[in-house]
Amino acid sequence: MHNLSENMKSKGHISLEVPSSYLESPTRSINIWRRWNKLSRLQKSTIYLLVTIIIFILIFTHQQENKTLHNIKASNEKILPIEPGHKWPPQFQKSLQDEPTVLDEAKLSQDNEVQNAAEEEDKDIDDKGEQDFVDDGDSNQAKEDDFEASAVKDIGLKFNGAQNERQRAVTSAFKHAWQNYRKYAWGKDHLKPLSKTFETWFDLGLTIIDSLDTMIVMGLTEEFEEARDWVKQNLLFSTNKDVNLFETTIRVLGGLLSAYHLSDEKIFLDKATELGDRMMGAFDSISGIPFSDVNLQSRSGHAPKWSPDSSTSEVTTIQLEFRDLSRLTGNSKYEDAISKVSSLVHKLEKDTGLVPIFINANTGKFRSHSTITMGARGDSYYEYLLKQWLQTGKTIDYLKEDYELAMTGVMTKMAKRTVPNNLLFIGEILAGGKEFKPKMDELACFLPGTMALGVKNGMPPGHLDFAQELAYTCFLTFARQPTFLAPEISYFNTARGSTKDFFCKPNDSHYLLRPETIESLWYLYYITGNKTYQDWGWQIFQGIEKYTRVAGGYTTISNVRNPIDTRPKDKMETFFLGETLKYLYLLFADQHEVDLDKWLLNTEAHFMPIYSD
Ligand code: DMJ
Repeated sequence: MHNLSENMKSKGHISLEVPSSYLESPTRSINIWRRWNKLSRLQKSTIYLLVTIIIFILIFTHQQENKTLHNIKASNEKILPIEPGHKWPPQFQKSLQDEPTVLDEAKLSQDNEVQNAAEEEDKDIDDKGEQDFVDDGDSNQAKEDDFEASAVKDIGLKFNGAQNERQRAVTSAFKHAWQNYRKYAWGKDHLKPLSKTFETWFDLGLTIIDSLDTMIVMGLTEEFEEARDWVKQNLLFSTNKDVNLFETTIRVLGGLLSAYHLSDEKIFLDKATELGDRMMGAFDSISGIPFSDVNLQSRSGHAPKWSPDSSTSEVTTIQLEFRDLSRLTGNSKYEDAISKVSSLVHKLEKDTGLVPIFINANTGKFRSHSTITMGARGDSYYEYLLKQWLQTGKTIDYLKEDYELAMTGVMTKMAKRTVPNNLLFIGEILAGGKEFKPKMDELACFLPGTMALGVKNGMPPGHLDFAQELAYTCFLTFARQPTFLAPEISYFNTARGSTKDFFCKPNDSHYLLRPETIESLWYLYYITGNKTYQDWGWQIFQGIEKYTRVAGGYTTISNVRNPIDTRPKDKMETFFLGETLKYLYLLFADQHEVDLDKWLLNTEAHFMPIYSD
């Protein structure tokens, strides 16, 4: 046996070497005790200290591993079984059991190929006589500088033009879309990029208006000025046409107001005011809940042809825009009308803050037993609770309270986990709460972004963990398709023994160039600083480039499940330019150009200022 004090003397430190005879002895517990008593006070203290440090490290590691679980549990005791040792944030792991993806190892060289091809195609268009859109690096720089000086207010928004390769690639995509729209559908609502013609919906030049502020963000001066001139000379609201109140508000009213804020050009406010006035007839119902449709010429509102009811998300997703109009014009009538709607909906009975998706304009009541969802017709009700609270300087308490309660409802009643990989998803509640459907729309993927914005503004930190997990699932709905594009609807497996976390049905496997997942990636990147979100966005962008880009623009596709049979639908949605490309561009920023303490983005990604009350 070694003598410890000798050992200390000879080596200058304490040895805790254990002799083999000691381990073999039957009386080793007595020996341990004897040896312990023989130790000096210094030796004992050192051993105490070492043991304490080891225990502390073990406790700390354990706490870190379970942080996510604890945070989520704080607001969601009932349902979120998380595997022990669950790590956050996740990287995109190939080890998850599922089909391989085509783009999960995208390399920069491939990215460059896509970008070069994009630039080539843009050049083709220019060569075919589109002289005023020639992409000449130097002159463009000059244009961007001019623009910065003349059109952008430096009040928490400062757009410097593309700063890196990724932002340049997105700008190039925008220009490709825009040039083709300009060439084949100018002044019309939608471009049909395959047949190289157009489609009319409300006949309001929707693509132009939805794109105005994106051009400001990207520093595309000439394009913006031409669009502004079109608004000045050609945008008329007097045609005898029924429009959807919600869609016209978020895209046209929101687009015009945002363009006004960013450019200071009065024409946008004048047009917004005229449009606001023409839409006011939609609120002439017995209850004050607006009808879904309004005729811009007669100014009268009515229910849609297919239903007696309005959609809940639609009547509650017009408030940011109408309030902004009141604040800008000094006329309170717009804000009075939409505040009344919010207040009426606030007073209706709800299950843990969750709302059914239909509401009647005359009775002012929800259609009982209608679906509760974070997808179509439910989604932006929740988004606008938070954003209205922020828009009014956090002064309207019931908006905050309703939002918080609703998020508790989401986390306790709508969130579940998949088998085999324990992914978080949000399903739907049917039949007045009796049924749960494990179905999530791509539309529901706005929620992680909204929850992250909430946490930035004081909502419970557990919401951020929840948001990050959900965003990961949303990302996987893209990443696990061979096109790297998400289907419109995914179904999730929760049964023991399932081998796939989710799947999509043939009729739901279309991708409409939607922005929601990318929008959430931007908020999460903005709020956490985690660049993984940028990389995920870049991978999605490669899918968009590869499978939706055609010579005549970008097209929605019918089938994300087969790269050689995507079945293009021949339509370029306006939100592709208004939201999807804008969020991608913002996501790839090296430094954020939007101050989220001063600005909100409406549900169509148009800028609205935050007021102090
Ligand atoms: C957009 O018009 C808006 O984001 C809306 O809130 C939901 N649907 C589309 C985009 O998918």
